[in-house]
Amino acid sequence: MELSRRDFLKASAAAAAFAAAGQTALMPGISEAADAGVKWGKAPCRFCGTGCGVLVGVKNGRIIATKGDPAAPVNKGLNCIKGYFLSKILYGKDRLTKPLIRKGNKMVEASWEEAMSLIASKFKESIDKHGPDSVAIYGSGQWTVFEGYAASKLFKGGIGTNNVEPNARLCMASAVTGFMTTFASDEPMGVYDDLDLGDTYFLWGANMAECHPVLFSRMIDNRLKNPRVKIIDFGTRRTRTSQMADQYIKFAPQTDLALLNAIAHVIVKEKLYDESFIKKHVVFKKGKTNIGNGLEDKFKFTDDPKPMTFDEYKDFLKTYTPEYASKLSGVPAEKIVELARLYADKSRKVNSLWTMGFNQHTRGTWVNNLVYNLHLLTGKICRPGENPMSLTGQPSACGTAREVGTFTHRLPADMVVTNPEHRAIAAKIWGIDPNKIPGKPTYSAIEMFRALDRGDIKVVWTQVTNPFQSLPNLNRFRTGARKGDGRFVIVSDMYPTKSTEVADVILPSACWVEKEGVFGNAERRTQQWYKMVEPPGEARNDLTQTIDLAKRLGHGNLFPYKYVEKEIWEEYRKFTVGGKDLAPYEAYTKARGLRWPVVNGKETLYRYAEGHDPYVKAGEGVKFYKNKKDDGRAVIWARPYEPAAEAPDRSYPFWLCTGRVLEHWHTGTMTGRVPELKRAYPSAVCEMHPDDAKKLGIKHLQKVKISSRRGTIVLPVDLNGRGKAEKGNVFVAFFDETKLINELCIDAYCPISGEPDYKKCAVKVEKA
Ligand SMILES: Nc1nc2c(c(=O)[nH]1)N[C@H]1C(S)=C(S)[C@@H](COP(=O)(O)OP(=O)(O)OC[C@H]3O[C@@H](n4cnc5c(=O)[nH]c(N)nc54)[C@H](O)[C@@H]3O)O[C@H]1N2
Ligand SMILES: Nc1nc2c(c(=O)[nH]1)N[C@H]1C(S)=C(S)[C@@H](COP(=O)(O)OP(=O)(O)OC[C@H]3O[C@@H](n4cnc5c(=O)[nH]c(N)nc54)[C@H](O)[C@@H]3O)O[C@H]1N2
Ligand code: SF4
Ligand SMILES: [Mo]
Repeated sequence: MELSRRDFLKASAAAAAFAAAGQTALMPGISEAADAGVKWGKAPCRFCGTGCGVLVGVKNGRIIATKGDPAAPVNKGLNCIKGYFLSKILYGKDRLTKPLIRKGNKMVEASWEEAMSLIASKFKESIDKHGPDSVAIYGSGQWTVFEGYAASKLFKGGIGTNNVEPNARLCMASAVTGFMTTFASDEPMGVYDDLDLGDTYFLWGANMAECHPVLFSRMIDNRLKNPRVKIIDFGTRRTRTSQMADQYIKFAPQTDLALLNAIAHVIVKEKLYDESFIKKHVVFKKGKTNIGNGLEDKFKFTDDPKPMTFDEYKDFLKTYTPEYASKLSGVPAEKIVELARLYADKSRKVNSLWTMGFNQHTRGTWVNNLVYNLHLLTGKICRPGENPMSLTGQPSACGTAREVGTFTHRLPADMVVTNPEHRAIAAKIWGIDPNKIPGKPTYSAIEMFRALDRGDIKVVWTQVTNPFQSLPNLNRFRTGARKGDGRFVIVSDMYPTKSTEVADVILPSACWVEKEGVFGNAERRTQQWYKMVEPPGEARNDLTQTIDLAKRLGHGNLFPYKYVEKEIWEEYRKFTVGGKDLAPYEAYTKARGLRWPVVNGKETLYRYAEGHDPYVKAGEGVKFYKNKKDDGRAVIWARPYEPAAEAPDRSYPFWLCTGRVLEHWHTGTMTGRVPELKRAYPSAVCEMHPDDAKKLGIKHLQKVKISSRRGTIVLPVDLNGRGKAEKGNVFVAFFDETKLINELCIDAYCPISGEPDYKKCAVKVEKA
């Protein structure tokens, strides 16, 4: 069912206006007449993983407007408020325009030659003295594919260290290990079309109205057209999304593990499962820590996954009665039964959607496994309009971090460094000795910064990320970076940030359409754009910076390109042939993105489904063919409930959850420089339940001191914000660099994925 653009815009206007809090949808000052002499180019939005298409208007070497691209299938002309103000992120007054080098306490302007030769000498010195594992690069799901690929090739294939990590470790790592353990491939089976076609949508800790607004409006649009559509929002906090949902189901933090098992319990007990689907397509396994599927990591595994029978799985579920899950979660037992029946309802197409509520979780991998269990039990998967969908945060967390594989344990296209055959394939394409790529992963993101603190890593280069604001347990890492003793931090950014504050060298960087790029979004859609304007001053793109270092370290032979972007693409594409199948570069320069695998020029909508997936044979129906170990079947995992790493107690009686607001992007460096966005949401507040505030004698907008075992900040309390805290919970967004909530966050992480839990720790709140 294809929506016309008019229908789409009309119907989604309600949702968008709601989400945008009354902001106007057009760039101020742009009228039709001003269009004269404006050149329009296509690009994906630089912000969220939705991957909206935008048209970028350039006049006299400057971007004067952006607008939603009507030809883009993702958004059909619509953007959210951040998309509309995209151009302004480039023109903040304090853009970095020259390299800066630390001299004592001062940052002093330098030439590129000085800066890069200093960086190269620090790399060489550290590698000579302490070995290749003493240097590291920490990149981003906002890296273009080229940037991530070049970094991985230089560090893994040139320097010979697996010290490559992206900020996506803080974001999508649990989704990755969830996919790998259940399906043996890191990719969604569904596409955004499911938002237009489904009947029931279960949201599991995703504030889509603020964080994926255009996808949210697609779903709301579906509901406006089809009264049978139901949206059920599970959450620990009442959000804009909850307000628009048909039902809001609040649950105690971390108890999603028990709830999901209880839903499975009811499905099994009432025999609501799809027996023939299970017989053909599923195996059952148990095991707490081993992720199986050959994806060995740094993390210590204490037991192997063990096969189990359906009956044994049923036994495992016996503990998770609705009553037991109700006691833990606070969701009434009858409600759990009702929702289980809704999940299994054969007359409805069912979707589950989640983001950081699942992934930022000390059992992030398990909770991803548990939601797949529900779809596998009921056979509601790999069909148009009916799929589990892991929403991605960053614009190229999928395309760069995951598909290119810029993690310590990965190589491109789902390959891993621990597998000698995979290393051989990579070495062949890279034209290097296969022994160059170390066979063991080193540090996941948190461990990388712990290693810097300890002094095991000396030199770290960060690109397109602001870790010294976005890491949890921030005080430790900020102090660690400045301990001296040979530690050397290089930061590539476009603005001064909390990370440039601790840097020894700052490299001014080009952003978005100041360079050519490719991003990959959450529905396997790869989108390309051309450079449209020059970066300011001497700013350079990250790709040029990486290749410059490569040459200075004697690895220039790895980058023998003329048209760098295109040639990197064609080289990278070799990794994907016969699997993820990316198309030739040319194809992307014309299309509004293509969803891989692209075979014989055709994109793929549904993975593992006959008639859609080019690798599923006629008569197979559904085939989870990536999981060769289990004979082309997906795994239903028995994963237990476990409490959070830190929970409220007498001294720290509140749960702290952290996250985002519509107007700001992460650490606020870009959106904070757009006056309209800054005015709309100027600074961070602490959301609190009015009853809790009353007990503490705190009034609306009064300042409070909020402390955890790791840090303290002071900020105003909001008793009537757009997000409403449940009793015993508080929420603070992390965009405000004057109120570093990350100093309070715990750096405990999922032992399988390495992703930290930003959604739960214990705090106390006092009058300031
Ligand atoms: N405006 C805006 N949009 C963005 C971004 C941005 O910075 N600004 N960033 C992008 C990125 S990188 C990301 S990762 C996404 C994040 O997108 P989301 O995950 O949707 O947003 P957050 O605000 O991080 O998370 C808030 C949610 O966590 C849930 N939660 C808290 N505790 C638990 C729990 O124990 N279990 C479960 N299941 N849920 C829980 C809450 O119910 C709440 O809905 O947004 C993307 N989009
Ligand atoms: N408390 C709390 N903390 C969190 C989370 C949470 O939910 N709660 N979520 C985590 C998640 S999911 C994520 S994804 C991370 C995000 O954390 P970060 O990646 O640290 O945050 P960003 O603000 O996106 O940082 C991107 C930086 O790159 C710069 N930049 C923009 N474009 C370019 C470019 O082209 N080149 C270069 N060199 N620089 C550029 C920007 O100015 C900005 O400083 O935060 C994590 N931290
Ligand atoms: S929904 Fe995401 S991709 Fe679309 S315009 Fe907004 S921030 Fe950009
Ligand atoms: Mo993220």
